[in-house]
Amino acid sequence: MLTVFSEKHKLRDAKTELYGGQLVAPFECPVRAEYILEHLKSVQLGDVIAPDEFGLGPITRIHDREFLNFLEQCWDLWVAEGYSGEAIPTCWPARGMQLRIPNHIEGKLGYYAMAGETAFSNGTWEAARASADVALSAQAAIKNGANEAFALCRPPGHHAASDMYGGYCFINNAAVAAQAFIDQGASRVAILDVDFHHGNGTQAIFYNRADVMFLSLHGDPRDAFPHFLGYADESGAGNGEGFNFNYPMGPNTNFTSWGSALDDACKKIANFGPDALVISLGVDTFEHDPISFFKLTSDDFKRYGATIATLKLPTLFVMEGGYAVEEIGINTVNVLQGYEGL
Ligand code: 5XA
Ligand code: ZN
Repeated sequence: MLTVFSEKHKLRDAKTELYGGQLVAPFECPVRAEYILEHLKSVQLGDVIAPDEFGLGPITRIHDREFLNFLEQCWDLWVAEGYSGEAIPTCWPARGMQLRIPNHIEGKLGYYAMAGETAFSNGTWEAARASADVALSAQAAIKNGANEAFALCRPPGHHAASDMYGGYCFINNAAVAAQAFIDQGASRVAILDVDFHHGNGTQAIFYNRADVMFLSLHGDPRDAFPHFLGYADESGAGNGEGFNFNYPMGPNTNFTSWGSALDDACKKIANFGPDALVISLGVDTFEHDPISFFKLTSDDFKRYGATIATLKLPTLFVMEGGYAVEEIGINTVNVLQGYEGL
């Protein structure tokens, strides 16, 4: 399987994350991508190539232009205020308040952030742009005839909505790639999100659309981030009614239950008959993930890769979360090898 990878991921190297009332070293850190790359090379999964540059065009098909301007300017505006730490939002447009975009960076951060853990640091915009290029290059490989490809994206993307960042995400790589399939002639695309966390950004982006089906297996929002989206009764709206499927699951969910949800999701994808499948691939469903509560084993990742392959669809894997860094390589590559029947 072809992998697309950019060295520019290293530019996303925040020093702080707001976690448990403290500023800690971020869980979403550069070594994650390095370990995945190292492992897929060690098993000779296939060629690894650098991405092409696609510019902002395909990204603006998904994201609001003002939001992208904010991401581009965020660090400079923060530094210009004389702040010495990393940029973290501290106030939000909560219930009953105005949804107007403030001038001050403190207000802009609150307006555009969907969560406060994600510190904006120098280089974040460049890394996020490169991450989208990785997804678009892997998508292009499939468009040009490959049956499958792996976009080793970092930073991840599935919490980013049209005009919101957070949950370690800035540009929604999976959504940008799915839209590229549509713009290049696909009639229908399915996005299956197997990260532990609900892909609230992806859901919101396609919620009113019938051409992109979204299915997500995740920690129940009553117990897990992002807490305010991801319930089973969110089924789409308008033209998109019936094209959104959520499978929230509780603490200690193991492969027996998780695999049943996956089987159900796969049936829905098969009935939908998409031209391409995008997998938001997070491996934070692993039993030893430090911030999640599912109980999948390393072998389970290989099993579900094989299940996804039974759909026999052109398949783009887009890297999302996973924070058990010692095992992130084996767990990620197990999915890809399971898909390949290895
Ligand atoms: O998939 N999303 C993540 O792994 C990020 C979760 C952030 C929790 N504060
Ligand atoms: Zn996650």
